Amino acid sequence: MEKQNENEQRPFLLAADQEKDLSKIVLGGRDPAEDDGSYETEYKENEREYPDDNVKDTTEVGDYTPDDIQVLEGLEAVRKRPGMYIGTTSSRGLHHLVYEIVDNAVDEALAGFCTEITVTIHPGNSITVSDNGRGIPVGINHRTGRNAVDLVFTELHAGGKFGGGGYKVSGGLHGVGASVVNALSEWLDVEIRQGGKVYHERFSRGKTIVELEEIGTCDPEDTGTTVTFQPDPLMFTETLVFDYDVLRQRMREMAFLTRGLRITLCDERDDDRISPQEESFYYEGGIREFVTYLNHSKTPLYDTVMYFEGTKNNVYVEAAMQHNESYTDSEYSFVNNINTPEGGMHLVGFRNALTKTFNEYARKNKILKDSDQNLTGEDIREGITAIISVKIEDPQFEGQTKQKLGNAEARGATDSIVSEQLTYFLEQNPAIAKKICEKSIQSQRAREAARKARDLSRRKNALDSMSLPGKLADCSDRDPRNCEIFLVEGDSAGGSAKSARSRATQAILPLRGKILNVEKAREDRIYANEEIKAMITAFGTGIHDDFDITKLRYDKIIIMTDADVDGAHIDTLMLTFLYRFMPELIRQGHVYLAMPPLFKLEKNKKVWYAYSDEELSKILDEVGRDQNNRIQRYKGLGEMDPEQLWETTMDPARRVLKRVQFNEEAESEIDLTFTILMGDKVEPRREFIEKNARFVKNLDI
Ligand code: TSJ
Repeated sequence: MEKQNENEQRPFLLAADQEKDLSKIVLGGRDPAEDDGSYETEYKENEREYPDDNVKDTTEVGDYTPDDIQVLEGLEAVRKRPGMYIGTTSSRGLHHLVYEIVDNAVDEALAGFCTEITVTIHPGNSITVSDNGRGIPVGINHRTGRNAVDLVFTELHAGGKFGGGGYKVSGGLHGVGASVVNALSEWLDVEIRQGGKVYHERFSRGKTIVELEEIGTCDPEDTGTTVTFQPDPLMFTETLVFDYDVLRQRMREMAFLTRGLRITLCDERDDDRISPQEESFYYEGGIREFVTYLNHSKTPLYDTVMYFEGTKNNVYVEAAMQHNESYTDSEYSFVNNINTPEGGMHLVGFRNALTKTFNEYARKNKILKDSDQNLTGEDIREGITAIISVKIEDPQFEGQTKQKLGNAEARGATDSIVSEQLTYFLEQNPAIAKKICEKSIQSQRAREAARKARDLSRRKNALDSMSLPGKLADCSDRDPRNCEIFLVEGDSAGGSAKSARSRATQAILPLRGKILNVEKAREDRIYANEEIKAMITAFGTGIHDDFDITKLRYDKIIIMTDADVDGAHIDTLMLTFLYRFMPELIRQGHVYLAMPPLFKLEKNKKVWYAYSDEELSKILDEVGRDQNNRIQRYKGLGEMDPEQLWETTMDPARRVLKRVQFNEEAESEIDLTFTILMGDKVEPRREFIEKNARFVKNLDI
């Protein structure tokens, strides 16, 4: 059950785009060819083009309400403004169609009637989702006088709102139901097995084209729903190709979050790149196993994964946690199986419970003396891996990106369930309680030391205004939008870069040797590190909670290292630092990798540079392979003179840069990858590297 994507070269990255061509870099296993660029293609109301020319938009931009949408006939509204319903019609929106259908089947599992879901990607990129639940009711609905299947597929938001007391929880930010998928599908077939009979209905672009009818018989024991759909090329104009790895990530997450449910993902496509494959996700332990999985490459502080569960104020709460020996915390929160990267009330409740309970325990057992300060939440969460999953009837999503749970009742419920059960657990497991308290106290001390160091450096800063690091060769232009900084491996390459650069806009910061691995060091050591201090002051933004993007002194932060094993390692260290301390820099696209060439080819007084073996071979095809060719293989930046360095790697007009991006859909995977690559356990790292064969030549173990 590991990645199969062979395209990855540097697994610490998610997706990338370049100033020039070049293959993209990926992490979290996305196929770079299908990168959706979802940042650029997020739904923007006034930019939507309407593929259906007969559906003209007459509403003034920005002044319609959901009520107006109802005025439009049925699913036409969805086809007219798909972005309103699924956020974007990029690759991300395409994949969202699958989640939408799977959510319906997962609801059936949560209601207790379904144990297996199968998702199949067919050749041609149609999708089948099948479950072994009760089957969507085929009879006439008493209240509406209509057929329930039609309701589900042709009425907006009709999903699950009819009939008996099924526990309906799906419906987060884009929990819009099967009708939206139907509207955005060129065709959709639904087959229902119920009471020994098989029923079928077919739709096209939201309209019934074959009415619901009985088409055969089956074993009465065999019940369930099967939906097959073909996303509409008129709606998804960017890409129609499903990314196996994106789907498997989400299916695995769903399986973790729904204990005892088996989700099988099957890829039947058979082209050159993607071979047929099938994987099955089943976790008896649910989120407990999720925590074990996330901690797989770390060293746990104790063996048990704590698990808390209960219902209060109509909120069902589940939490699982285990500390590891690292210093970073990984908390993932979910509402109705939807990730909430910005947290919200459930996370606040969980953290409150932890802080309160551990302080009470430590006082009561004299681990903290009366004169000692309370442990902070951060201290207690040092090295924690936790999943918080709540299910709630009417989730309210807040925040800029609507990824934060707003329901206040979720805070109280999570707080009281976790507090109560954690108190009991600590009393029953004093050895574990002691270990966590001791780690927290160590963290408290380190934090105190770090604060002193920070205060000291702040005061120093206040004295000599900016106090930029001595090694920094800054640029003269004062408008950050024009400026870029090169972080250069080694003093000698740093020297070449300094003489090569364009002084007005390019700053150079040479970094000596390997920078500190922030995954393995505590805060106080991190702040004492010269390389890290230099970067923080040079960027100007501050870190963590103090981070302020408006203070960024350079538009581009360019990591420039040798194209070899050590260089790749330094890239990883640097990105780990940025990811942990100022992830917003990466998120907003300010971080780049410089791509020095691997080869120089000279022939008849002409010069070519090649950035890969393939490129060299292409150039040789063109110029001819004979003895006039002089090929030089660059082993490092140091082998280039300043002029060559400028021409090949630094000149904005000629260089190649890779932009570093996140795959936000797979947040927990990013964390895992950093941990695997930078953590202290060798086994998982070796495993990871073996699974990512292309990377082996790029990394030292
Ligand atoms: F999205 C969807 F609607 F197309 C869809 C629904 C897709 C898939 C793969 C499965 C389902 C689905 C719906 N599976 N199971 C159900 N269950 C019901 O719709 C259902 C069945 C019985 C009763 C009842 O009260 O007897 C209630 C419900 C909601």
